[in-house]
Amino acid sequence: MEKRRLVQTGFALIAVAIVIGAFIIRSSRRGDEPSTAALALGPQADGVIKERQLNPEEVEAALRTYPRPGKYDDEFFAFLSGGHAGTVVVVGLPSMRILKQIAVYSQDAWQGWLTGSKESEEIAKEGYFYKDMPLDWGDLHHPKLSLTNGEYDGKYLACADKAAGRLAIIDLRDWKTKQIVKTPNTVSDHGNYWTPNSEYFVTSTFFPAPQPYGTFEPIEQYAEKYRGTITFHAFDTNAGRIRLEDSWQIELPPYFQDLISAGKKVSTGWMFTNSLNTEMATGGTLEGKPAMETGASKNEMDFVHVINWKKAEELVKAGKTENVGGIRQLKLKTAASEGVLFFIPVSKSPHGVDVTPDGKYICAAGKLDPHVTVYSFEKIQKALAEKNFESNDRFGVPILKYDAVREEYVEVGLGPLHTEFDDKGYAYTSLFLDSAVAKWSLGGPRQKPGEEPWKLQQKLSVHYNIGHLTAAGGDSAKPYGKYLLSLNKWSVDRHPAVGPLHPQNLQLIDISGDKMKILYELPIGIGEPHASNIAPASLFKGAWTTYPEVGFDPRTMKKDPYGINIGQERVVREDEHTVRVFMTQVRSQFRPDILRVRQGDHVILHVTNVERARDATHGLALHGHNVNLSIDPGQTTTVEFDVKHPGVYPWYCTEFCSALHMEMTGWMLVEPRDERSGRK
Ligand code: CUK
Ligand code: CUA
Repeated sequence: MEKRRLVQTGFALIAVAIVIGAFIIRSSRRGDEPSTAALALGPQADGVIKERQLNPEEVEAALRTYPRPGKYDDEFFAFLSGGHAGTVVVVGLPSMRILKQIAVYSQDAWQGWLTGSKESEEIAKEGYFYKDMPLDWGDLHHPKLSLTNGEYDGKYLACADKAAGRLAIIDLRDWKTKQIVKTPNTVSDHGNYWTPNSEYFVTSTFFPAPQPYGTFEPIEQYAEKYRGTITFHAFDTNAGRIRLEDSWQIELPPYFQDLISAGKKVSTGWMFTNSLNTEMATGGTLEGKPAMETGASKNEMDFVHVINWKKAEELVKAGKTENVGGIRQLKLKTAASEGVLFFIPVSKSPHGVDVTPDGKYICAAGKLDPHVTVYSFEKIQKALAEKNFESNDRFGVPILKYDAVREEYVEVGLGPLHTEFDDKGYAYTSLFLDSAVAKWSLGGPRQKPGEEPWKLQQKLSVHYNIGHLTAAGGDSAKPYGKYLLSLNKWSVDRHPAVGPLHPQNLQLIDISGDKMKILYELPIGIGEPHASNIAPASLFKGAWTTYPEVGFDPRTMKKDPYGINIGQERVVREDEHTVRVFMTQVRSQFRPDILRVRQGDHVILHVTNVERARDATHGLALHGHNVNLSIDPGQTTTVEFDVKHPGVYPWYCTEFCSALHMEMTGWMLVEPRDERSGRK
C-alpha cells in the first residue's frame, strides 16, 4: 500500500513536471507569459492527475492532443472512408475531433443530399447501373487526395464504390460531391489511386464479371467469359471532372484485382495491383464445391500485376482498342503481348500493394504469410529488359521470375495487410491477426547508427484487429511523418456497450520518435472507415466559407440560371400543371412564404440563400413531400415535386439560424382540383 502510494505520487510529480515543462515550452513558443500558464496549472493539474490516476504517458498524450478552445490546433486532417455508410468523414489530428461527414453515395438530410435537391439527384443518377434502378447507398473504401508530382495538392478527393463499381469526385473548395461516374464494364471497384499528376483516377475491379455488365454467362465458364478490368478515368484537373470519353481500360484476367498503387518518381508511368483468387474459384457451397474462402486460398502464390500505363496510353492513342460498353478497352491479349501487363508471384492471397515514397520499391503482403515482400522497381525493369520470365499464365501474361525481382522478404508478424511510410525511412504495416502495427526499416543508409535495413523495429499492439493504417502523407511521394492512424475493425470491450453494433475503433499513434506511442482513441459509430488520407490542414486553407456569388450552383460551380437576388422573387404558372417558383431565403424569412398551388400541379422550386455571412446556412423542409434542402450562403438549389394530395403543407427552415428561426416558415396551400373546376 505504502509502496503503491509512493509510486503513484512519484508518477504524479513526474507528470506535473511534464505538464509544466510542456506548457512552458508551448507558451514560450507562442510568446505567452510562461509563468502565468505554469502557475495557474500546477496544483490543479496535480489534483486531476491523482484523482484520475493518470500515468505520465497519459498526461503527455492528453497535452499533445488537447485542442485549445477556439484555436486551430489541428495540424492535419484525416479523410476517412465511411465504408458502407457511403460517406467520407473528416477528422482533425491530433485532436481526433470529427469535423465533417461528407455525403457521397448515400442520402444525408442534414446536407440536403438526395433528399430532394435536383443537383444531388442528377449527380447520383449518373452512377446508376440502370437508369430505372436507383442506388441509394455505396461502399466507400479508399478516399484519395489528388496529386501534383505525387504529392497531395489539396484540390480534390476521389473514392470508388466497392458495391457498385462507381467513383466519386469531391471538390475541396466547398467539400461537396460533384460527380459520380459508373465505371463501364464493372460491377465492383475496390482499388483506386491517382496517377502522379492526377491525369487519371484509376480503379480496379474486385469481382470479375461478363462484360459489359448486364451480360449473362454461366459461372461454369468463369475462366473463359468473366473478366476484370483496370480503368483509367481521365481527369480534367481544371474542371475537376472525369471525362469518360477520354478514359480507357485494360481487360484483365478473372482474378480479384484487389488494390492498386501508382508508381511515382522513378516508377512513374507504372501501376501495381495485387490480386487474389488466381485459382479462379467461384464458390458453390450447395453445389458440392468448396466455399470461396477455401477455393481462393489453394495456391501458394498469387500475382501482383505490373502495368505499364504509359505504354497502354500509347496503344490506346494508336487505336489498338475495342469499344466495349461505351469505353475504349485494351484487350487482355493485346496488353499481354504488347508489353503492358506482367505478373509477379506474391505469396498467398495478398491484400494491398504499396509503393515507397521514392517509387523504388513495391511492398505486398500476403495476409496468410507473416512477411512483407518487397520488390525492386529497378530489378523489375532489368528482368523485363532481359525477358527474365518464368512462364506465361493461362491468359498469356508473362510472369516475371520471382527471385529476379524480389529485393527483400521482411518478417513483420501475423496477418500483414497494408503498408504506409513516414519521412524518416520507415514503413508501417498493419497486422490483422496480431492486432498490431509493425514498424520496419526500409533499405538504404540508416539515420540511426547501427540500425539494419529491412528489419522489424517495433510492434505496437492496437485494439483490435487493424485493417488499414494511414500515416500522414504515407501513400504519397511526400510523407509528413508525425502521426499514424490505426483503423481497427473490432472494438469489442474497448468502449461502453451501445448495443450489438459496435463502433469501429480508431487509434492515433505518435510516430515522431523512436518508438510508436498511442496518443488517442476515437470510437467511431458512423460507418466503417477502411482507409484514409492524412494531409496538413494548411493545404485546405483556401476552402470556401460562402459561395463566391449569390445564385451559385455547386454542381456546375457557376452562377445558376435560376439563381436570383432579393426583389426578384416570383411564382410563375408556366402551364395548366406547372408552377415555377423563384424563392429567396435570408434570416429569418422565405420569400414567398405562401405558395398557392392546385392538386396535380408539378412544382419547380428554385431556392436561393442570399446570405453573404459565413455559416448562415438555411434549410427547407416541406411537410409530407420527402423534401429537405440545405442551402449554403450564396447557393441556389432546385427541387421538383408533384403535388398529389390537397391540403395544407407548411415548410420551415431546418437549420437553427437566428433568434427568429422558429418563425422562418412558409405555407404550401394545395386546393383540390375538382372543387376548383368550373370556377375559372
Ligand atoms: S480494404 Cu478494408 S481493410 Cu477495402 Cu483497403 Cu483493406
Ligand atoms: Cu433559416 Cu432557420
